[in-house]
Amino acid sequence: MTQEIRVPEVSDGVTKGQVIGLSVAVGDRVEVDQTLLELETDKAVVALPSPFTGEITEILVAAGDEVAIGQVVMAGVPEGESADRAPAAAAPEKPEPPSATPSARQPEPPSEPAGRKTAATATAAKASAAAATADAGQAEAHPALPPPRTAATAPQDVPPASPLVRRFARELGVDIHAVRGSGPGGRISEQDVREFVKQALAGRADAGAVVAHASGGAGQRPLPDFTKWGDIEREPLSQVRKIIADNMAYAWATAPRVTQDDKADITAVEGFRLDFNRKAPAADKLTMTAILLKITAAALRVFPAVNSSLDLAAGELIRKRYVHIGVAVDTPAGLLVPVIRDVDRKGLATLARELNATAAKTRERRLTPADLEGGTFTISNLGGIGGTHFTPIVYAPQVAILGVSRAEMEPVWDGREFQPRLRLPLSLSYDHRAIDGADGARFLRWICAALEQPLLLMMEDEQ
Ligand code: CAO
Repeated sequence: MTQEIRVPEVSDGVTKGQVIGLSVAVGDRVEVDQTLLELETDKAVVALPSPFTGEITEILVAAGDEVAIGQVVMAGVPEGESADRAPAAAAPEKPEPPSATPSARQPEPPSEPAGRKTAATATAAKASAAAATADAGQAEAHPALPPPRTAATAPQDVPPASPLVRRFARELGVDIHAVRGSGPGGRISEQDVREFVKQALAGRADAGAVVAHASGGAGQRPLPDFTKWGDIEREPLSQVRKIIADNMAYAWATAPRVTQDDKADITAVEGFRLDFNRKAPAADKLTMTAILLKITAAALRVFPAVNSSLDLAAGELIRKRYVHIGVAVDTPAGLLVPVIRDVDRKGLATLARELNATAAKTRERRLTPADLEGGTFTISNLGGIGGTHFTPIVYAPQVAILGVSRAEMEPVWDGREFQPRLRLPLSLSYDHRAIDGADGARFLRWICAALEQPLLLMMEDEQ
């Protein structure tokens, strides 16, 4: 029996994503859990696994399409079963307007048997998608289905515009919700978006709605025509880059930030690290970041205000009783911050192994959205690359982040003579609304002291 393949729930709050690549073609034989396509969501790239072993008989989306959670993206026939319908394209049923039959496209409850998802459902859904695209004047466009009406994409949240028009608006940095459509039922056309931009630039519309998305809501002035001064090339921003821009602009605009610098003498710790690594297999390699994870987690238990979030609406500081630390990882796609959980409860060897595995997983883009969630503090180590100092941006709604620069041998005066010591520059940025300067300095000094005298870690009582 033909089975529809839908985009599964990937994480809380994620309602849609963009198809970045198909891994199979119609007619391919697939194994259960084999990746069928890759989807870039607000939080990560996720692979859509095959729910069965069998054959793919239909593909309803193409690279670049935006798809919603629960949307049917493929169909196939599990091994040992036979197809129960003609291909959807060959059997169009009378299309219904997208708004008239939302239930036809809604994800079915998980309790329903797979067999209930009939060919007719897929065909009707596909036909109504064709109607939607034809309505927008794109009958030749790929047959992607419109998003299902989930709670997060309720009718009032979905602007009456085709995916192409929405993408066009996004590329111009226009908030589509601010555009008034001139078509039937207020449908927004590309021309409406152009008109909106013209008016915004002429000061007649809400210019703040232009570039609101691309700049994290902070607004951006119109750009000059750079071609006046030479050749340029334009490259579309990846989803990861847009999210980074959004998060950074939000944090920069909302958290009054202070950065406090200090240096730790890590000569002894580095000696231990090198000794350990001589015997350790590559997967267990102990790095400075792993050591910092361990020490920072202990510091966060001693200074719980640094392991908190501000809830200004409620007038409260939320202290977290768990210590989950995000580690900034440099990847070809951009900065990603996977979270290592319960760092305060793990030994150094476990943390080293977990960090190495997580960094590899991040660079190979095998993270799930859940891997990026729930961090209470962040460490950003640029020391492997270089630098003497930097001012990291707090990763809101966290209230602090530790920036690590490159450890260098320095001459240190011991009262009688200069000694060569390995010193690690540390920069703590914090949200000054939540943390006072003196507490920030104490927290950072505590970390430096523990790096210099790791036995200090054993002096604190378990909280
Ligand atoms: N000072 C001197 N050397 C350092 C160092 C430091 N602060 N940090 C790492 N190194 C060295 C390591 O010792 C290692 O050398 P060996 O191979 O001789 O042991 C080398 O640099 C490479 O380390 P690594 O990167 O493999 O391992 P790590 O655990 O220290 O770091 C990770 C892991 C994921 C943090 C790092 O690879 C990374 O991606 N850093 C970039 C983070 C980033 O982009 N931050 C900016 C965010 S914006 O605020």
